[in-house]
Amino acid sequence: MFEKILIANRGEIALRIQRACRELGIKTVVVHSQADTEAKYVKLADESVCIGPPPSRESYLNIPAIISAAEVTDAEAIHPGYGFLSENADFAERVERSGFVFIGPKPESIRLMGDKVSAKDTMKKAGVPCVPGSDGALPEDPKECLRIARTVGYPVIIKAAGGGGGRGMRVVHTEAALVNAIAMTRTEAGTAFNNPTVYMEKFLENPRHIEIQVLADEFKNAVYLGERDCSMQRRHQKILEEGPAPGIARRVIEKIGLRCAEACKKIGYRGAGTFEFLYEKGEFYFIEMNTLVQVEHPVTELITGIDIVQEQIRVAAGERLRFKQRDIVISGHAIECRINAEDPYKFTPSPGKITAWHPPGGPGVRVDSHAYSGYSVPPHYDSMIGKVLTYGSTREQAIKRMRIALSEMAVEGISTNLPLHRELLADANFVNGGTSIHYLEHKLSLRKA
Ligand code: MV4
Repeated sequence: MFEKILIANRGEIALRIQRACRELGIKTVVVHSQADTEAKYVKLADESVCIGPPPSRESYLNIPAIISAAEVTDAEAIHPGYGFLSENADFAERVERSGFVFIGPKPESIRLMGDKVSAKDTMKKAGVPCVPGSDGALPEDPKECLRIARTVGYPVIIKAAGGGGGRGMRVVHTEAALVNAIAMTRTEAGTAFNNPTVYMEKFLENPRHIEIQVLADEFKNAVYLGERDCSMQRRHQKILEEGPAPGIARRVIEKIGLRCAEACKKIGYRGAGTFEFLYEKGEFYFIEMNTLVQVEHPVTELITGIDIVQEQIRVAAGERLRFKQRDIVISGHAIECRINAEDPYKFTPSPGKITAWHPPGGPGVRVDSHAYSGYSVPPHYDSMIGKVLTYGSTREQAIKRMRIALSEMAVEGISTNLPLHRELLADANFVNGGTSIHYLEHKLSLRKA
């Protein structure tokens, strides 16, 4: 096992990784920007290194500064957390070339999944069901594109191979609009991702967003850890996640989960990963794979009892997975509410000093946050300041516990989205379960009116 790990991230996930390291008996180095010097989780680490000024580009995205910090502190491995450099194959490669272990998949896997055309092609060949569409990249010839769209059937969606997470997409409803839409998506993709490659899919009008968590070691052992329903989102930002996904039969999940685990074995995947699916009318359609530990990983930890961050570290250190698929038991239900420092009605960021911080507690409550009374939320980064999770033996119990947790919680000095979460937990459609990716935006449009 490693003796010392460098954490190349900030906020709640930097603290989460520290906790995993501590339980494994590993020393921690946290790198931070000038904006995070005074944060308690920085002081809590065994060592800390300031790597630059507040803007991410000059600190959390500064590859040479992070690698130098690992060198001067004698760290053996680097954990990228989520966001920032976590899905940057060049970073993973430079970490390994400098003699450190990257706690994540091999650079080739990150690269393969980063290109959404090669990701889809790989998964299709591995038996994972995908959204019907162009087989691979769209050709240059407009006539050929028109022919493909006719076969797929309108509406279609044009997506950039270099995109993902909602960037670089365009929905096309009619044949008349197709050729121009492809040209525009290509141009934007060339500028934004330095890759003009685009592909086409049938546009699913009202799907749910269901994702499968996987874990794999470098000896081609892989398991799936059930699913999460991440449909409750606004502008591609998830707000509330839960698992298991309400109303989906276990045998359907099992079938798709096994396909995901098999695909991991086939491509030699290592580490934690997430297969993103759209789910509509009882069918799963793969769209993307995320090669990192996600914000919502604690939902899966609560229903499986597995510490995903510790397992990530173990497999990165070359250990074998300690469980087989039959050892994985999903039990109970978990819900996660992301707490953001933002206006609950206008969604504008609300950085500043937290003057009072009262987190909830009690049976079945987990709070992952680096915040405290007196902490200043810097204006330079993501507005998420923590996550409140509840667990129950049933979804009903998890909902009840979340309502209580949200009623106990108080944050003063800044605005948060707590009022939005309280509204959602009282929403009859949420309580019923199984709302689509469009539900929250629809609900918010009614709230304004
Ligand atoms: C789609 C889709 C409908 N049909 N693909 C957006 C994020 C990216 N991961 C894929 N996205 C979508 N792809 C087809 N063929 C609708 C979306 C989509 C979406 C997906 C997941 C979660 C939220 C979303 C919000 C808007 C659109």
